[in-house]
Amino acid sequence: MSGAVYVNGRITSKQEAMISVYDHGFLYGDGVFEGIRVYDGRIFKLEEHLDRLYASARGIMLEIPLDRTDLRRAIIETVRASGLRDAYIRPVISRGPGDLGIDPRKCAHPTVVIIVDAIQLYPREAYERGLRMITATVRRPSPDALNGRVKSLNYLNNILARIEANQAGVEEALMLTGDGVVCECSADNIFIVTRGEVWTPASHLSLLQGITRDTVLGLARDLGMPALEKIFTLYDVYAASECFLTGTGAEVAPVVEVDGRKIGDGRPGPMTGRLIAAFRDLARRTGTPVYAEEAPQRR
Ligand code: PXG
Repeated sequence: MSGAVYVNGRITSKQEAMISVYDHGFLYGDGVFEGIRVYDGRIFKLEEHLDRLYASARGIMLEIPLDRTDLRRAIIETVRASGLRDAYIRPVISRGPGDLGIDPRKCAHPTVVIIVDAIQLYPREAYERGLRMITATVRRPSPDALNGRVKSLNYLNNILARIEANQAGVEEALMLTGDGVVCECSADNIFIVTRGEVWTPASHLSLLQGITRDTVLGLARDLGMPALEKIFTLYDVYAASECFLTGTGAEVAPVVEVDGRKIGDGRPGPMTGRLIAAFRDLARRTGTPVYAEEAPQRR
């Protein structure tokens, strides 16, 4: 079987998994989600992803109907049912089925879905030659709207930015705040290297506080690189010596061109290279084992 899906307590194949069209996750994007990787049978940063999922749910006053222990167990069991050793896990908690109005009081039972499937990655050569990126015209919503730190089912701003990247024929789109400050990309956080320092936008800017971002800030410090959360503009990106993206899907991915301008010498930078290696090493060494109690011959 390739992939498995948990829906409200039952694990099925991906073809059989179904929810109601009255689910407010579908009708209104009323819900939260996570994206988690499994590397060689171990779930990377599971506790950090659970922390963020419960925090996102609190941010929209959605009560996840499973406690942390039960949700953790459901995630591990769904990965095990998939039989996959390298996978992507997508927990989704929605307000659940209600009526056609937006009122969440009509939704008595939140829906809990956990999808485990193979992951789509940037091609290998993208890491060797580096990614190209444009700045999207669509801005990040202000933090006094739905805060970007909530990983919610409302991704339309990000999707509009991604459409701009597609139309420009590049891999990612950089998004600014309403004030024109560099914020994050459509599905990744951004970092720059400037005068030997590693900078990433500060998390109060209504950006998703990526788990890969936090991991890379820690790895940079471990490697003796000054790593700072800053407020900076597009000029700093254009003038940077290196640029890279972080995300569960992308891991650490070099960027060599932004808005048609070469970054540094137009090739993936040396500090980025060290961080890519350190991240891959960590991902392969750590994580919550899924198949621990199984006999080794079951792969
Ligand atoms: N910003 C946004 C808006 C995101 O959606 C990140 C930053 C990086 O966060 P993490 O915690 O993953 O380091 C994300 C994460 C996909 C996909 O299928 C998208 C994400 C994660 C995994 C897969 O495009 N977004």
